[in-house]
Amino acid sequence: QTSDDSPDEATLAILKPDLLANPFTVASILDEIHSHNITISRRKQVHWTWAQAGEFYSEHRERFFYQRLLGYMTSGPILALELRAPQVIARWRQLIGSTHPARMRINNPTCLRAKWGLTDTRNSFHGSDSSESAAREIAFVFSSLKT
Ligand code: RTP
Ligand code: MG
Repeated sequence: QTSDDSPDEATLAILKPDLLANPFTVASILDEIHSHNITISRRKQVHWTWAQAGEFYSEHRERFFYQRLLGYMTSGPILALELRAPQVIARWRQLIGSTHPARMRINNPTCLRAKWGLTDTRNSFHGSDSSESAAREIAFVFSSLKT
């Protein structure tokens, strides 16, 4: 919101591989981000190796969906975006909606995962869940040593 005068914060957004298959989809999502007065301060398209995806999602190592998550995230390039705006960590997570696209189509049909998400794992978007995660994830993606 333009009326929010709290300082900008940064978050990491990821457009996952299914979205990158269609450049028109990517363009429309970037337009939607800008329409919410969120600045894209850095962007990087990368095709993660299994090891890179594994490190990014290492907190989920023991979960049943970990292998298929890495399979999905390494299936093609992703577009990582550093977003800047007041309260952008929470605002971006609100814009994408929660993890499960099928539930979002019922409960929050205007969110991005309701519009574009495919399945619980192939849910098309990532958003950092805290300022600590945002700092770690932004460094992971944009540090030239890592990619
Ligand atoms: P949150 O942190 O609020 O739970 O949301 P998230 O979308 O980041 O989901 P998270 O639980 O952190 O999981 C990370 C990614 O793993 C995939 N996933 N698949 N039941 C499943 O098949 C499942 N659950 C999670 C999604 O790609 C999710 O974004
Ligand atoms: Mg998460």
